[in-house]
Amino acid sequence: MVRAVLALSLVLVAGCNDKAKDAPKPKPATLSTGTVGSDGVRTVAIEAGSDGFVPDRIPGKPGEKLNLKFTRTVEGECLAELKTPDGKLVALPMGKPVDVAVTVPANGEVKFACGMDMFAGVVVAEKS
Ligand SMILES: [Cu+2]
Repeated sequence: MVRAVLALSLVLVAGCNDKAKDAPKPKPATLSTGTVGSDGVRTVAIEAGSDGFVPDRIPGKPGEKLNLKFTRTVEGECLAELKTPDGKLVALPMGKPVDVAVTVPANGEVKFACGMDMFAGVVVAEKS
């Protein structure tokens, strides 16, 4: 990931890729993204918009409880439904945050997606 960011900034410095300048890659979430409540649950806000899910990679400590707060910001059917990591379909009304509880797996990752599996994101187990 660091290497990719370096490569991107080299392209920007060289000034030969205006598109990359116009559409910077969304920052991925980090282990410290979000806010931890008194119950120990960390809330991470995720936008469901024209770029899909932002962020689309949410690292966490194995077993950590997360509350993913999805907000849809784009019209259209694509992101009107969310497939949660446990396979449930949840409606994502426009502009109304929807909370989805997820426990970070012991290892590997769990996936969430739009109802049609076109956009997807992952919750990834990482060591702190
Ligand atoms: Cu879709």
